[in-house]
Amino acid sequence: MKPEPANRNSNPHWLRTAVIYEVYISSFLDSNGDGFGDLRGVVEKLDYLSSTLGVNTIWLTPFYKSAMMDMGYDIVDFKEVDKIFGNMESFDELISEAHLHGLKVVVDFVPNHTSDQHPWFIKSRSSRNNPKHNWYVWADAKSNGEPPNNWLSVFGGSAWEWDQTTEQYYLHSHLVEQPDLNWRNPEVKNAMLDAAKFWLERGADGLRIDSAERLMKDPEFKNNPPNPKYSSDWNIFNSQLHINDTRHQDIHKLFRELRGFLDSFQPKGSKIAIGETHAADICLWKTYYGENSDELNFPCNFALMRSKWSAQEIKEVVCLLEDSLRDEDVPNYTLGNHDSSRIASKYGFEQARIAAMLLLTLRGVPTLYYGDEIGMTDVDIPPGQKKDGLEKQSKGNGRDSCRTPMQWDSSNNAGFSRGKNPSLWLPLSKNHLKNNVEPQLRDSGSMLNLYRELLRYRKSSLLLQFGSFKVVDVTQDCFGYLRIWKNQKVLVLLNFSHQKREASLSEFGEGEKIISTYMDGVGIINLTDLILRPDEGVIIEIL
Ligand code: TEU
Repeated sequence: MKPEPANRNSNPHWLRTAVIYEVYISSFLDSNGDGFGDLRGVVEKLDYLSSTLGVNTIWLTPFYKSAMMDMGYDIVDFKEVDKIFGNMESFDELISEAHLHGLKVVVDFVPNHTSDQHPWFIKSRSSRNNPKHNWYVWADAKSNGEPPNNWLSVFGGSAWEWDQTTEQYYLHSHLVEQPDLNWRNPEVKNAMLDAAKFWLERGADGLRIDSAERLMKDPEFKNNPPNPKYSSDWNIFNSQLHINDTRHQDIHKLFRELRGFLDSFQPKGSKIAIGETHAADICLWKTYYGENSDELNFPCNFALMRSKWSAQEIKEVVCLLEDSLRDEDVPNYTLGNHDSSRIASKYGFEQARIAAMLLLTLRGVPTLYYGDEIGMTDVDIPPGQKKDGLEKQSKGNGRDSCRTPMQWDSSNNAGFSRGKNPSLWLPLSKNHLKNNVEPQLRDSGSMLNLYRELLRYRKSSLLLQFGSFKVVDVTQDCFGYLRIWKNQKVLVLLNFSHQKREASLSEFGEGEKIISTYMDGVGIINLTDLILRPDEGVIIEIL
């Protein structure tokens, strides 16, 4: 497919005003009682997402036919729905119902690798002469039999696995069971764009591109150099600078082609690409927008997640991003996803409220993770019940704890499963009877009602959606910023400490407190004698 150059500023309005909610399908709602969440379950909760909570975009984790070693990220057929999640009819129903609810749907696109059970790989490894051999990344052993270079798997150990039949190594950036596709082979690129086209034509509004930076590796397989900053208490994966096994400069040409491919859908610019990118260096990271805004609509920004939870550090991260981006770049922030510890477990319940206010008042697109809106916590999974394949390759690093079933109500199985006595794919949190959606809806001060209020306010405010950002000095442990739109100003103050903080912001005179994370005490206040209660965040409209 011949790519068309994308226009500057071609981000659709829906993306610039999006609040994305990650639906981890396996744990959202089990509609058929097999203990596993499914697409029909998501359909049943569209009212919750669009009306009760008030988000406008959902990101669906992979629902394609999979060997389930990496919970759907190891695909066996890119154009088939896995039975465990439903069927094509349930996908079509989900798309049309979501659109009726005013929700955009972003699907996970996993282009870097397949399952080792994928027919392409079975052919690829059958012989060096098979036409599919070069669809994956293969290399000969060194003369001493060792792997061709020092590349490491994100999930532990060498990224190369010896294959007896072909007497070559294949590359797997993740699990041994997830061989990397060879994107330098045009046939692979065409086949993968064809897979993406399949779902986009069925109505998906965009792609979340998994492991996006890994698609282009050094064609000569050069070693990665050592990381001079490495300290032995870090994960061994970080002992190298990942400049040859990932984000080879050719990635930009590929991203431009992908964007051109998306722009071939009508109306032009309506289908979008979000890249899962982990480059920590912001100067490098921001290049993925494209010099001419013609690469990713946005690269995921995990800087808040990587940062220490303190007012000073979060302020630095946000200011660095604000200073680095051009007007046309869509900023984005995230604090939780299916690969990392839950917000309430990392920062505590009180600070999780600060996290909510931060995410929903910064400029750009926030991504929320299911269950964080009720303060779900990490769950200790007993050894026999662990499901994440990563656990097998790298003991103790499995990610099941943050993937447990959604806690909807106090009924059987927390309302997650319709089955009478199903064995749930992962156990529920012990706190599910007390902590779930139903009582939180009744409690005006709950975390859920805070999220709802923040989302309602954001939706009603052009200022929050489009206004500029300016940092404000407050006092120790507090991060403050103004959002400005025409002649309106809104001040956000976040107390990152468990102690009361006092500040004098006399330059602002009077303001109207619109939301407090305590969900009380709104009204006119004098900013000269400002008191922030422990762990309190406030939104104040400057009068
Ligand atoms: O993740 C990319 C990735 O390799 C890391 O986020 C990694 O999962 C994490 O650092 C380990 O704790 C994406 C998906 O989000 C993840 O769930 C998949 O396992 C991975 O790709 C492979 O498809």
